[in-house]
Amino acid sequence: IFAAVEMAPRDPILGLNEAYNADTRSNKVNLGVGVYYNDNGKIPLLAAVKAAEEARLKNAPPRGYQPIEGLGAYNTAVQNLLFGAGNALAEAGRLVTAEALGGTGALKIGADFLKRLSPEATVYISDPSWENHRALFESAGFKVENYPYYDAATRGVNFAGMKAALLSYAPGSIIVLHACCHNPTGADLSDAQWAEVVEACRERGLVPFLDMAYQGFAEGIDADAVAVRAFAASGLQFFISSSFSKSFSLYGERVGALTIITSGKEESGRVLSQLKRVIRTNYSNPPIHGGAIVAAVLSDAGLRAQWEEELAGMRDRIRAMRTGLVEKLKARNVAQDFSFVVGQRGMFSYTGLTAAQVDKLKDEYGIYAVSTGRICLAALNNQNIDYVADAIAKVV
Ligand code: PLP
Ligand code: TYF
Repeated sequence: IFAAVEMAPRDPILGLNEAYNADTRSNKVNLGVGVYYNDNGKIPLLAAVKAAEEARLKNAPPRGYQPIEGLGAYNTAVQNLLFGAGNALAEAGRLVTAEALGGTGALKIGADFLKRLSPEATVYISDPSWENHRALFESAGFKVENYPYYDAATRGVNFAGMKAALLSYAPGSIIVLHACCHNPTGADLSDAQWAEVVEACRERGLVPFLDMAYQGFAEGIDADAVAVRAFAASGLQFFISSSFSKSFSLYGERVGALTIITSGKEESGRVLSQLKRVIRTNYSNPPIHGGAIVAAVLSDAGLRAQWEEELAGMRDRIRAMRTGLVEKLKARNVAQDFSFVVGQRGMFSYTGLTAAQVDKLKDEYGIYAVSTGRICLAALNNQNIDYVADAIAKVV
């Protein structure tokens, strides 16, 4: 059966973890995968999460099947984070939300659902994008192309190129947009540019699919939802995949959601019925634990305040690492200007390090980064930042 099975390439990012884990150097640093580590280099278990878990354990709830679309209280909490509590879309019955297996699972059920609706549509992702965007939509059977996004010369967004491209696509094309904290570049659109993207999607009849994996990592819950809320205000129909992997530090629990914005209550009923069909044939219904914990935190005023504080702590620590790295490189008389790193948003920076420099960091210093020059700032801490700055100063 398996004689003709070929070796598949490793995931370019998750594959780095394997190499890092196999490295025996004690001073090794993993700047590859997008995971938030605290200043002790550990993945935190948030205090709000711990409190909710302890309360849940004490109650010892039974483990029946969940509804196909997951926990109702969780789905409502997701909608409130995306659009604000008491939002008009929920009032109007325009929201369909299904709990999903992380942001990845949300993209997957969204892609499968879209494939049934518009099998001939082309999917456009940013150039560059999170690698799994292409793989996910291709595996759902779509043709996937890039729209212009990053401008290496300005280290910002080539917005004119992006907008012109959007306006040239066939109506019904699916446009995957990073709602905030663009992965891998850290370069986001301004509020005014988002308004133009909304108008371009309306004018051209495009299908927007917003991917929001880092809400709260740039400015805060509401500020980071500016793109989502601009689309919400437009009256258009669109898709959102969202994730609590980062914002709740619940990576392995696989907690995310797909939200579909329809034109009204009756349509929502039909859309949900078809989405449930997609879910049923993928995994039947989502696991209980992660969603129950997130719902418990978000529906308790005290725990929610505690979570927001912890989220702000993660955000501030990443910012401090950005500033710290730039200062330390300057102090080491690095001629190359790295000041742009401070202005990038979210966990990542496209540093401009070449593939050869990234290789050298790995081979000579045990510092792992993505070959594109992407580093995860959230893996820096006060123990390793000088070592990393020394190494980058040597390789550039
Ligand atoms: N979308 C983007 C842009 C991401 O960076 C990630 C990272 O993990 C995901 C989706 C997937 O989220 P999850 O880990 O919750 O599946
Ligand atoms: O970009 C990252 O590093 C995160 C984590 O297949 C990730 O989004 C990377 C690759 C992947 C799944 C998650």
